[in-house]
Amino acid sequence: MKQILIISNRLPVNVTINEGEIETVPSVGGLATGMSSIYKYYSAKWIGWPGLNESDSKIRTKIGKALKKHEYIPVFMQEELFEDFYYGFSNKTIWPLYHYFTQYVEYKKHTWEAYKKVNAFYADQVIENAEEGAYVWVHDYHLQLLPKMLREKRPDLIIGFFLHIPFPSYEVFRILPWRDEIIEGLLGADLIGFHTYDYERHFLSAVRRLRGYDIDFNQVNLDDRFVKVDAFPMGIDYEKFANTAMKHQQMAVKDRSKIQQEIDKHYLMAPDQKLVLSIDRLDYSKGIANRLEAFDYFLDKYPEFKEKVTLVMVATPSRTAVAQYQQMKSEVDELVGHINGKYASINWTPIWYFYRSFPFDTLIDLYTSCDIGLLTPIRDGMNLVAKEFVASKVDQKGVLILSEMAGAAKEMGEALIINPNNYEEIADALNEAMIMPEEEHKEKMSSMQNRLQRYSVEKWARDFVEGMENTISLKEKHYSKNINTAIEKDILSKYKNANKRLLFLDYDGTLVGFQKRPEMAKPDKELLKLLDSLAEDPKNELVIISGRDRETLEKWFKGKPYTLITDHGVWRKEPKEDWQMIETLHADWKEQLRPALEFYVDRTPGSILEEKSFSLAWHYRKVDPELGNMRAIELKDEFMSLIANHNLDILEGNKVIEIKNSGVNKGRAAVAKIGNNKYDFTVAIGDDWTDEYIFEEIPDDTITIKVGIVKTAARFNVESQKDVRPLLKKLMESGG
Ligand code: ADQ
Repeated sequence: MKQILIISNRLPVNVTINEGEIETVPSVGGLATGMSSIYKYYSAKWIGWPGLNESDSKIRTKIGKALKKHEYIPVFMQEELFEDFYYGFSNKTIWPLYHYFTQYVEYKKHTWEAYKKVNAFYADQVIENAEEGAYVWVHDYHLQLLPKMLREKRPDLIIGFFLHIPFPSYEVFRILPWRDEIIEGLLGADLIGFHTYDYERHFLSAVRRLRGYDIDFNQVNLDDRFVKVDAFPMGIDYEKFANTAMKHQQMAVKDRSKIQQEIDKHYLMAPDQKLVLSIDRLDYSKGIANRLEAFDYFLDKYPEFKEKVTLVMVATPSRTAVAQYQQMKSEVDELVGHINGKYASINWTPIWYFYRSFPFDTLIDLYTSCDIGLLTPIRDGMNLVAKEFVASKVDQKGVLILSEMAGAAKEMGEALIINPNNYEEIADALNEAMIMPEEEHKEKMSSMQNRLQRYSVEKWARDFVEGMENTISLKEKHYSKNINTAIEKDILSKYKNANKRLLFLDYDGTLVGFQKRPEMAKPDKELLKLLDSLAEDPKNELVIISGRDRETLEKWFKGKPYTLITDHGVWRKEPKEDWQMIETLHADWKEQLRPALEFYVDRTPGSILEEKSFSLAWHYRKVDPELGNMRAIELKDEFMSLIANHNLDILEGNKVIEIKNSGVNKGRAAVAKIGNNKYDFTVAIGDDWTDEYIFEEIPDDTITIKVGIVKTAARFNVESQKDVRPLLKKLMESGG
């Protein structure tokens, strides 16, 4: 069985020390249930904080031993460090920022340092426990640096990361001073999961804008590997909620819980009254105050419901050490007091407010007994309470009102979806829910239930792990052509044994890295020396084959003993000879198209127009990446119709779109260069889309090498531009 390590800030267990004896009781949260569904296929271990910061090393060891029987590995921290990491950076910086509460965000260097340190602690624990090639699934915002830390030390691991909270839009995320480190930290993973496609989109946009990496659908292409990004909406343990709800409804009255008996009594006295339920952690992101204000507004707007409706509001104490949470508690207390004071009668209290945690069975009683679920978060990654409420409605009687700002709203379109800041809308939704015919309840509930039953938390967990598995086969596919030691040895030996060799080398992105402006990519001394020594070998013919114009290459390689092919194959110059035009072309079309391209330059800051003898190239490397990609699509679209019937082509290169005569390409030029000559070793190396023409058209026995791990017609890949020169050097040296 393959090993999987689950890493989260908190272990799913409660540890208590009773007169030196350690007691461990696993807590059965959603995540733990999800994980248990993959235990069948993997040998699993869970690494996390055990809920206490024991400083006595003997007791720590004892706790470790007690947890071992559940395959849990505790991470202990010093109290102060934990404060800065958990209450500090995690909950005073990341949590408010990712939930768009920018006014609450603290930027403290020492809490950031603690965050890094704790992530490194976790990394140590994982490395100590992970077998070769193990799967590691990291959870949530506390551990965003962990993937990169693991990747650096253990590239053999398959790393997944799932974020349980929203990923904010780029405009909000960019505020963070440590944004680059966080993005790079996350990109250490092979797979990154979010609850919704929106969060995925936000993340990809931040990656593109902040780090400039290329993104291909939902794949981030790094220099030497790629990262998959996807949406995995987390579900719940549907059967558990539905079955317990069913059991409770069939229970004899005397066996029912105290709270259920109270509610039963209440319904007996006021049979036409409806209960509205809200359950959340007491957190500013959950929109508790606006819910209360909206409830107040509802009673004002629809006075006919006075004495007919009660809001049952459960708020679980949370992060009570953080100032904003304490303030919020007072605000909520006050609002509840105010509303109850304003409307209450002898027989009616508008709000029943519980500030505490409840056991699972009590939650079920609340879910089944209340008629309307009212969940109004200002921002919420998913909101599982909404799903639990629906799953528990076994009689399909009940209405859910849900904020559009919760991830769950994306899947629960049948709910009454509201904007949590719009009291009018909430009041109207409450009215609608109060008078909705039961037929409609059933209809809405049953479609939501079907979906929740299918995409349960078990399925979610299996899907994510499957996603991690898939990255392996994808990697294998990509890397199968990668030049490893054996392939390299074979190429070198073929080179050594050949007497007449031909080398086609693309320039930009192959021999030199990309620069912000094309004219800055001049050959350096090291490169010239390398090319000279290759060309000096009498058995070699060296060809630089490029999309660049002949003036530039002429200037850079004047008098050199190599062949130059420029403008994608329009011109060729043999050593010591004059330039020859290999294709007869016309260029009068340039006059007509230039103004349209100049218009794109004007509207797209950072883009430039390069004019070559027989083509026009619009470069957008320096443009804001999203704008650049969007304009490139627009441009292609527009020019597609402009060039029709003109015998022209649109060539898409690396951050450049070029319009040129059709039929001209590097492939034709390479074939023309070979002509009737017999070479016993031909190699072609290139990184660009335009080099694919060479790979496709050149004779099959050519050693074609694509720079970058992407799909290609070439026979082999090297990971990046950095690998090209060392390979050429080895060729040169093996030539004798
Ligand atoms: P939370 O912010 O904690 O989770 P939520 O998804 O609603 O929010 O989960 C709360 C859980 O706690 C539910 O399973 C609920 O049953 C339980 N619970 C709430 N009040 C309780 C009480 N008084 N007593 C006992 N149990 C109670 C974060 C993100 C969410 C995301 C989840 C999962 O903020 O957006 O949905 O992670 O990814």
